[in-house]
Amino acid sequence: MNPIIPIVESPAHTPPGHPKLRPCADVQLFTRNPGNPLLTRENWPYPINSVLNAGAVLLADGDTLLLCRVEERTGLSHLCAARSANGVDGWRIDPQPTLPANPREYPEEIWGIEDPRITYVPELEQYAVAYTSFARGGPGVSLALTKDFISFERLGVIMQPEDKDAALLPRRIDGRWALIHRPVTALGAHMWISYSPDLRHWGSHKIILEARRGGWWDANKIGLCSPPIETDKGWLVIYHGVRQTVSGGIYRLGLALFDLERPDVCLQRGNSWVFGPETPYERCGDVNDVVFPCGQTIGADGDTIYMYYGAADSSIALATGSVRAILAWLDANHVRLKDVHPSA
Ligand code: BMA
Repeated sequence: MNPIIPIVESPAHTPPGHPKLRPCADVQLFTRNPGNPLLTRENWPYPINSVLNAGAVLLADGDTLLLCRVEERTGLSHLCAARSANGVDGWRIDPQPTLPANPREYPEEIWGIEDPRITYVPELEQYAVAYTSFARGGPGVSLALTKDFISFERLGVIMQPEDKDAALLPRRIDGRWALIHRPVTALGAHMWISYSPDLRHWGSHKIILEARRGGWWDANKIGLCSPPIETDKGWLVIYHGVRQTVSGGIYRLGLALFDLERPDVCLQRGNSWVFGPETPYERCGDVNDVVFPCGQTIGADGDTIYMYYGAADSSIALATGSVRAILAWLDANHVRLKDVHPSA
């Protein structure tokens, strides 16, 4: 579900084990689960290469469902569901692919499907899964609807290549559906928003957050991680930033806040990254130095965020934090947009 999270300013609201409000740049906003990595290829009921980048949702029965990207031993990926009562252990993994690529009917999936983001849409009483479909033209964005993560209605490609890192907002904005995504254009690899009357035809495209330049941690490219979190201060967005180095890219996470009724308007953007590859399972894998969330759930207290992330493109890990503490940090550490958007 996608609860609107009320921001309670009482320090007593900080859940045990989470950082107290200390709005300074070096505050530890996310705590890694001691059981990390939670899911690896050794857990899988059939032979695979790796499991990574999972969409996440709390089901009506209280289970956490992860829709995991599973890379087969061909190099191509499909999606597979894993369910757990506490979102940490006891995972029940579907015995076969839950959503395999279907290149016969959807040729845009000929090289597999990747990186799902799940949004529960109350108006449709369905989950919308935005995922990367990969084919000769490059990665594009496809959309599917499901009620149960057993059968899926595919809507096909909604953003042509090259585009990825997409999630649907859970409700219409001024009567239109809104999708955040990351096309690569002559302008660079920035985050955009687009609108649609019917989930099939998309327009009114607009850049909402730009990759910075030069020495910044989020120079080169950025993209949405998990679907935005609706809070009473705005849409809280965790995004990944990539800085290219001579030994490859480093994927780290940053924060931004967007206006609730104008999600194209960025209210705040954090200066420094808030989470990056540090542990051996994040630093070393099929692709080194990658943390890559595609989903989160919010705890029963309405504040604890369970952020599920792909680690080094090899496993799935969990870090928890407090939405209230994250918003307080962002408020104390944001940059003025005109400093980072030369055109603003
Ligand atoms: C991105 C996506 C992710 C991947 C990341 C790091 O472009 O392809 O699936 O985790 O690169 O390799």
